[in-house]
Amino acid sequence: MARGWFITLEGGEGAGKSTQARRLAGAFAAAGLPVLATREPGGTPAAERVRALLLDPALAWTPLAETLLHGAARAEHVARVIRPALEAGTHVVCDRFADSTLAYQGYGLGCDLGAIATLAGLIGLAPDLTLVLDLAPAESKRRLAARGAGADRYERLGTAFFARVQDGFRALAAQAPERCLLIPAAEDETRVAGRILDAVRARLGLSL
Ligand code: T5A
Repeated sequence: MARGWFITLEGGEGAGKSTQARRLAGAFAAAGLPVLATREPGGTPAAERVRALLLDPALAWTPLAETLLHGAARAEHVARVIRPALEAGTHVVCDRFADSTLAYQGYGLGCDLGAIATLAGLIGLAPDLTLVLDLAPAESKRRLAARGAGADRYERLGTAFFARVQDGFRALAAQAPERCLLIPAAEDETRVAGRILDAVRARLGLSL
């Protein structure tokens, strides 16, 4: 049985990752291909509990502790959900993965990038394709305000932090062009979805 493809969606707050993850998983299902849509932090009952701790605005974490919590949640998610699905031939679409730790805890909070890469190596799974939705922090802020939900711990961080995160995602995409594709996310939702489908067809050879 062929292993499934592992596709991740990355980018700053409100860039449209959840929207596009849903659409992409829908395209797989419509083509009759087995697909699992999941997210980080989270994706297992224990990792969803870690997510609640990470997003709680009433808590404060040191950058290192925060990095390790993301790593703990990811180790669970990979071992219990993502890797078994891929090995069973199911394609996995994941809303955020290890690049988020490099961008947020590394570029954003100043954690050592080499140490974060070592943690990713311990977890030991890399995506086949990463779609990085690129959106200016000011537009992210506008979208989140329009959505109107209360801000979680990350959404309360300031514009300078989100500018570093955006620069981080751009740098990561430039460092791994064979895996990553930067997608302008300010475009209309359907156009962004079209670019994503084109990338999946061209890079993974799938007929969606
Ligand atoms: N985090 C996560 C780390 O710091 N390190 C890590 O290692 C990991 C894995 C997760 C937080 O954890 C941090 C990063 C995050 O802050 P979250 O709530 O899952 O928290 O945060 P996000 O992933 O940013 O989720 P959001 O829902 O806020 O953003 P999305 O998923 O990018 O955006 P989406 O699809 O929900 O859309 C947001 C709004 O914009 C509209 C949608 O309808 C929605 O209202 N929209 C568009 N509007 C105009 N044009 C388009 N093209 C649009 N696409 C969507």
